Amino acid sequence: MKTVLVLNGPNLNLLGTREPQVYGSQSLEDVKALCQGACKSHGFALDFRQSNHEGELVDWIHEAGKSHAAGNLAGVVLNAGAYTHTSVALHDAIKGTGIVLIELHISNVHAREAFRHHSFISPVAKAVMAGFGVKGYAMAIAGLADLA
Ligand code: CA2
Repeated sequence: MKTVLVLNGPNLNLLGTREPQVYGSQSLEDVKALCQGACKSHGFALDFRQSNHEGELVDWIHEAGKSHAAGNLAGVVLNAGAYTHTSVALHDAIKGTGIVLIELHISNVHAREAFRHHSFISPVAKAVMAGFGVKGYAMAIAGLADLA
């Protein structure tokens, strides 16, 4: 059984506690349960993580590259949070790994402030999703199943 790695970046541990008009009222634990259900439906194992630290996310992408090379990874769903708009390090880590990576945003970043319109992740992603709320996570996992 292949694994889907769901990575969440900075501040996403706060999901459900602030800005519910933007991010909804579900917690990150709720999102994990949603992902677990989606993975079960599509015959994937789930590895779900969150970090507030850029380097840790980079390390996890390296790990995903090794798992991909070993044939154990279906793909990565990455909500890099604000690092989406700043991180050359994440761009470089993803590039060349060969991993199928879906860039995901809960909110429609293009309908928000101009600084959220640029992504360092999009050029190295297979697909980009934004604005479906937390349900986007389950949709991204379904998308990985379709690509497999
Ligand atoms: O829409 C998304 O998923 C974002 O990736 C979320 C990031 C933001 O910087 C991106 O532009 C778009 C922010 C995540 C912060 O999450 C919070 C959730 C609840 C309360 C406070 C922060």
